[in-house]
Amino acid sequence: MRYLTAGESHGRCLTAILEGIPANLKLSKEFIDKELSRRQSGYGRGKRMEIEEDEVEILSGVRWGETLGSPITLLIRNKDWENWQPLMDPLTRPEGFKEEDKLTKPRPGHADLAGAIKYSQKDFRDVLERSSARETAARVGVGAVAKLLLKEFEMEVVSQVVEIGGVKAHTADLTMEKILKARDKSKLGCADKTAEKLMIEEIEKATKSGDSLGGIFEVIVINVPIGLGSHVHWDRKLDALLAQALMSIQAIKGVEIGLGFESARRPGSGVHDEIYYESKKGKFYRKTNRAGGIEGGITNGELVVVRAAMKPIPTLKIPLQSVDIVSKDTVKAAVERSDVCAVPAAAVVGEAVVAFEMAKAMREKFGGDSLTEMKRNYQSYIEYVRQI
Ligand code: EPS
Repeated sequence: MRYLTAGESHGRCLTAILEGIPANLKLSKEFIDKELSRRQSGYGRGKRMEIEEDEVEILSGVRWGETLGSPITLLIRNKDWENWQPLMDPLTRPEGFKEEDKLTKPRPGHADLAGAIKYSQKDFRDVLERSSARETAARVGVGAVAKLLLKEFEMEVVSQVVEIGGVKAHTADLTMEKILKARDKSKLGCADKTAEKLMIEEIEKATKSGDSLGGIFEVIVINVPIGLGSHVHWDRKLDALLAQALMSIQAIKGVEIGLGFESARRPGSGVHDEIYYESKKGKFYRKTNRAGGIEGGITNGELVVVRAAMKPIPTLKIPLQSVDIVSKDTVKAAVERSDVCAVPAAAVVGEAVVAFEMAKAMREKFGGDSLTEMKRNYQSYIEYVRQI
């Protein structure tokens, strides 16, 4: 299973081609659109989200609402393209476009400078249009299809925002049901109401002072079978694949699986999850889940729990010091329209990339050209695990 995305932030559209989904999976446009709209929400987003109303068009790989096993093409139009058409035209430089109109003041923290030097560009727009987090809309589309496949196996991928601007949420004593209920009512995807209030205050402060804020989100996968991923080779370890997927989201600077960095500070007895056996259900289980559901690169049947840290968005209304790439003068960095805080959106993107990796791991383990064949293989494995 693999996918590609294409498209610039202010180009005509974003596209994704997803290959490896089995035939006969029911695809719901409503579900994909709902996921796209979840990504657009969250307190702290900028004006762009008032322009866009992301909606998927399914161009291939699906007939009468069911997948064919062939590559699936998803298209999301950029409404803002109308306003950017001459500047972002694929073929013709707009008349009257002058050298001074080029973006030459790189934003610290963005791909602007390194990208322009690497690709021999003198206009940062040639870099930022693709490095922009607008691209994540396409990944959320792909993730939504992956989620629909996982649902067939009663697996679910959810998330919660656990920290913004240094304010931590406390949800350890809540059940998953309560977390999701509270999260859905929250403007920040955060299940701790008290923390949410303080986070909003921090976002308001940052907005006023022309700054931006980062944070941490957690992605949880529910009802994971034992045995996804593998210990036998470095590039088959599921924790490594999840870390790469999360790290590839724009502005992510850190990933933790389970206890993560905290496990380096504790003795072994405070880190490893003791093993128990429930004879009635024929099931091995743990009373703790500090491993985040993965041991030796393989799922152990507990919830998969991963966290990602997002840095503050690099576009600051009161810009940082920079150097003009043409004149080499000391300048203030360029100011583009942007978000003050996009952690709630990143959490939705996190769900999507995790859903893709989990679906890929399921495809690798259970194969099958059709959903029926994949389910047959899954059932026979589950039966085998029960009988151990
Ligand atoms: C985004 C669209 C972008 C930004 C943001 C995310 O739209 P525009 O640049 O037109 O305002 O709001 O991207 C960035 C933070 C960035 O640095 O590029 C989106 O669809 O999520």
